[in-house]
Amino acid sequence: MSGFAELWAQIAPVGRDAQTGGYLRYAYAPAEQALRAWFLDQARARDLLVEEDGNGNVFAWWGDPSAGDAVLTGSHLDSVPHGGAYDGPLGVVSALLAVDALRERGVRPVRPIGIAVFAEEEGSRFGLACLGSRLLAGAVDPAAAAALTDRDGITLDEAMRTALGHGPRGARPDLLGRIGCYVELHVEQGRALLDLDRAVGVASAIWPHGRWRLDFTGEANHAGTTLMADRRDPMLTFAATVLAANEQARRLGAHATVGRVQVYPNATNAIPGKVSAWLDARADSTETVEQVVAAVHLRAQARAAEDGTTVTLTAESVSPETEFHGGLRDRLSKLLDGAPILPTGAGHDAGVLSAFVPTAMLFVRNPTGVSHSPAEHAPDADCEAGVTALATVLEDLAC
Ligand code: HGY
Ligand code: MN
Ligand code: MN
Ligand code: MN
Repeated sequence: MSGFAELWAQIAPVGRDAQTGGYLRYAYAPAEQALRAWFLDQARARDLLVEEDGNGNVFAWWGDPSAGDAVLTGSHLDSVPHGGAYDGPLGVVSALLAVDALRERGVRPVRPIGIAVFAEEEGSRFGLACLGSRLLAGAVDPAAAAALTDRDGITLDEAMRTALGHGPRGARPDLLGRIGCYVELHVEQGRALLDLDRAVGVASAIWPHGRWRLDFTGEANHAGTTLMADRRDPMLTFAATVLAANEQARRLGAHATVGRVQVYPNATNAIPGKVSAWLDARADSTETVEQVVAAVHLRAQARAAEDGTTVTLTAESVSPETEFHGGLRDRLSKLLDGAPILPTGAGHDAGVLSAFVPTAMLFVRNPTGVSHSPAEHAPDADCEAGVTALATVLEDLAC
């Protein structure tokens, strides 16, 4: 079987934008589906039993999953627009190679081992992060999800029918019930491991976080003929709100980002009638997240009164804190020579599954500390160390 570099080289070009070097792997779209097909080929080449859960998530089983109490690993293949190569795929490729390593050692697990590929983890296409794992877990209503639209107005239902021949089928308690625990390997989206001089770490928690949509409404008008005093320009209210998000996050020790904005009609010579923006807020406590969002909303409303505009705030997805199971977390750290235990501000499917099964995460060092960018990187040696660590963990849990 191939080593890390060979397997990685097979997927590196898939969905990569020549201009930016970033990845455009959107759920149920051609590049991500090509990667998913590659994974299914790899799984079948290993005689793993493959199944799809009706929501676009795929599972590859070593052993009979109906035996239950499976040790599941895996991650996602989709990316943010122009995202990095490792966020998601590293967990999937490492899982395949960890199975190879166990087989080469002649390990015969007593519990089934599964590899999961979850759909739409980033929420880049349909706006809801961890959509696949939330559908599997019954945390999202499939009918509501089916109606979610992408930026071209294509619904999730249409996208899934085109790619898979069916729309989202929703909760699969039967499949979830077969999982005894879940361990996700992921590239670190920060530089803690670099500073700690360790290749692999173990997650302690995922910060509470969420996405809020802000709609600023004013009055569209002519850029050249409308007096400044007569304007009701939502761009001004939007701009003040973005600055307030930055200021409040710094004040409260949180992270707040506005990375996506839509302007209507989005013309150089037209005062906008409407500006929609998405606030991503995260912090080490739910209270702090709520304080940031409330403070930003208050500021937006005050500025709207000055600008003669209106603002609405809609929570799109809110994730509570994930405290990874202490026993499993400490067991993995000990198993991996005292691997450092660290929190993350990034959301993961592991956060969704942790509400149902004992869950843990392994992080692999990323010397750039950068993620959700083409600059994201993990050296092959560290990726190999991640595979070795994952194999050690799977053997410990499944044998
Ligand atoms: O946005 C996140 O935290 C994750 O990368 N989906
Ligand atoms: Mn990500
Ligand atoms: Mn990810
Ligand atoms: Mn004109």
